[in-house]
Amino acid sequence: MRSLLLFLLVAYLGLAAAEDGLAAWLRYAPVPNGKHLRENIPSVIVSLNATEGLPVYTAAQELVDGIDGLYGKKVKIHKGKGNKPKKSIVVGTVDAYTENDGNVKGIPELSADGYYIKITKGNVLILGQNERGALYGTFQYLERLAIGEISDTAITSNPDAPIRWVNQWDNLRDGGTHGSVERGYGGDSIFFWDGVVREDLNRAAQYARLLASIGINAVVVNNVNANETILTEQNMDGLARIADEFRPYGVQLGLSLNFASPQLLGGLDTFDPLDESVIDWWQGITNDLYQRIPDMAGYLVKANSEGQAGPLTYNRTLADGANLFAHALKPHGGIIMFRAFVYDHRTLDQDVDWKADRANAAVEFFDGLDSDFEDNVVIQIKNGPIDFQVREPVSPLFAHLSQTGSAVELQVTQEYLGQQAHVVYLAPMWKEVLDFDLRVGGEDSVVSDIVSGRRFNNELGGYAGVVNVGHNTTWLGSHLAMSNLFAYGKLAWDPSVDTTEILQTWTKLTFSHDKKVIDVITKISEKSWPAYEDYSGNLGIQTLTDILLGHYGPNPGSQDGNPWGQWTRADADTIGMDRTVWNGTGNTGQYPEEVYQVYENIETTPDNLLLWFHHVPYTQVLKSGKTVIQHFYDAHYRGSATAQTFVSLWESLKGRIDKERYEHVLFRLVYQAGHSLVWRDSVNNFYFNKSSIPDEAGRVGNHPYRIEAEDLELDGYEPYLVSPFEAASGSYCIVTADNSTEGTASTKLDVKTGVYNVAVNYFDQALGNSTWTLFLDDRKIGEWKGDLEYILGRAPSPYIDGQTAARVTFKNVRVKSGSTLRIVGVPDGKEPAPLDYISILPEGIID
Ligand code: GCW
Repeated sequence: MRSLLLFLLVAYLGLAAAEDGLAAWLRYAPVPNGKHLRENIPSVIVSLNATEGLPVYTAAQELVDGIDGLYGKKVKIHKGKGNKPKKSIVVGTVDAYTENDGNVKGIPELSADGYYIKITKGNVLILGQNERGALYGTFQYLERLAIGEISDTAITSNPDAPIRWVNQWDNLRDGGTHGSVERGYGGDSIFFWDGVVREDLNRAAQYARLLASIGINAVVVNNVNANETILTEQNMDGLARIADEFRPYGVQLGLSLNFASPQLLGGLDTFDPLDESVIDWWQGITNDLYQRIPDMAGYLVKANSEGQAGPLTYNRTLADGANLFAHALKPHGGIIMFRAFVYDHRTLDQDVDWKADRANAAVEFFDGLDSDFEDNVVIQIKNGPIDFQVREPVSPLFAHLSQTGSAVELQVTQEYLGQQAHVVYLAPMWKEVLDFDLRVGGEDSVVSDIVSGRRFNNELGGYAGVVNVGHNTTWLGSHLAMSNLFAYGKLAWDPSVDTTEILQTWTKLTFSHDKKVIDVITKISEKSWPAYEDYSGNLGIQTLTDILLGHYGPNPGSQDGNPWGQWTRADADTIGMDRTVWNGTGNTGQYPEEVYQVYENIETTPDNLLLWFHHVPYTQVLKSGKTVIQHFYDAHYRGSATAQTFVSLWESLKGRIDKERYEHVLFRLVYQAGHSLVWRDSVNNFYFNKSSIPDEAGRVGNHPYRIEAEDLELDGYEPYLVSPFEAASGSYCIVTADNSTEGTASTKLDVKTGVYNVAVNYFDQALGNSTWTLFLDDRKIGEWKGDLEYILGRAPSPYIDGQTAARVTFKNVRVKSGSTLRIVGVPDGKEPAPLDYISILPEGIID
């Protein structure tokens, strides 16, 4: 009986068997009540002029699988002309429909990739302007079915912009032999292995399917820090195989190029973009590629940036560089996406130059070039002037290009935003960027209208999302992070869509129609960006993460004095970048007049960008009435407290989500809750130490429930001064005296007898898998292993710092007054079982 009930419950909730994330939002899990509704769905599909391997063919297959999965209905594909069944789903291009004597009356004008869906009394018509559009319409129809929407309707949908690409930062090899992904947290490359294209490209096809379902039309498959060996004969053949996997889904292949390839691979003695031999070389390569991949999308080039070669080496302009590829691509109809992420980190020195500012670089480098680019060049601009920080103003470069198309580069992979080990729903942040009005020439100049081409009448423009999926079944390393990929595609198609609506559709498709599941995932996701901003860096100060190593975990001190130009200019009394024209780097002057006025003046600059544009004392009073420093303290307490609630919210879904994904997400949320406290304490201690201004609420540096590991009785363990100091509570942790002998740390507890949550903070370096065991008297409370480097996917680190700091909590532990607490740490490899502190927490207290 119980198993029958369970079966019914599982059937009701629409849970499929292996929920490892691979199917993402295309699970086609049974729709609640689907069996009763399926009568309304036709049982025959007519696909017009379908050719195997092309999108209309795929569309028909997708309909068969989708309707079977969602509604348990077997539909057939009707072959041949004539005797068209009455109730059917007709799918194809508008042209094919016309040729097949379809009634085109009332069918609206569609733009490239657009589609029209009409559902009347059980008849379904899905038409695309092209094959790709027909497939997009099909996915949209299936999405409606998947959320249980079967009513009659007519939908016309055209993409807002022609370019809706994703970028993968996949390496062919990385030092070792395999294909890693730069800033990728979901495993190895799905495309490359050991310097060449993988034999098994099944995942490439699955990726294309996911992307097509959200309207993405091209993938740049290799890292913008490009290796010239991508252009060997063998790899060009391999790329053609990837393109073959993409083609059924209407996804085109794009390629990142190393600007110096003519020299590095071609054996020329130059890569000067105006040199005839270089021009010929690129034309030859481009022809070779198009011979193999006639529908190749084009190129992506990162030039003169972070060590990458470029035209400036030869005193040529960036336009000369971009046009080199534009000319080679033009006969084939290809596009060159030329990155605006150009800056010279070697010339940035904050100590000697108050006016030095990396945020100025893009506008300066592209100054005066707007009319020089060929019409198949698109400038790909990161959303903000620096680099995907938790909050940045919109890049001023969007306001400087009117004759050249531009695309906004958004980062789906959470490089600075928690590396998928912290949940951060990014769509609301992107939405703010896309909705921002730059007021060029005093006129409406919303970013989404600039990149769509509408504002300046550009034919080309759009979106580039840095995604960096990997070989893990979760794609991005975290199930919840996939809402970002879904939302990226949806916004690139239509930036006016509401981000909560996107999220809730995604949740229904990915997890369940259960209202509680939708509510909880909505709550967590919507609070996630504000919470992360609160505990990782606020008031526009950037993400105070480690800037020199993994870009993960707190390290506010690394934000100054680095050569990368990501600075906060924090000293004992003041903080923030003065980017004003009157006294600073002049960056505000790169914005059009109305926006400039807002940012130039401290009174009109919004609090959340204050420290981006102004250098102020810690005692500066914000619009909220708080001082800057008190805002820091409060925000870090608030944000990390919010992160704690994600755990209990998620736990309320137990039994409502399949066990596999429930546990996977829970593990990460528990980790995030612990790591958010590391963030809170590191950042607060750092600025308390710097400013000497105490927290009005008396929390910072005051931890009554904590027992520092270095204060315990140690046997085989010894104190270790952590660097940076603020990464450890009290600046010290303990480590085992050598790498082979266990250490013990113990103390007699001075707490009232009662039930507590016992939290232990430790460091999990990527140097081994130490184990720790916690005892109360002789009772073992629990044990854990330092193996997060295999589980989390975030950048592994060998150091004892804010990146590796972690927390484990044992809940509801009965503790007797006078008991002896003992932790035994067993080192492993070179990891000396580091321990920071233990908190004995009464219910409701987090510290
Ligand atoms: O943010 C930086 C990243 C680099 C990246 C670079 C870029 C691919 O840390 O990993 O290089 O931006 O966008 O080119």
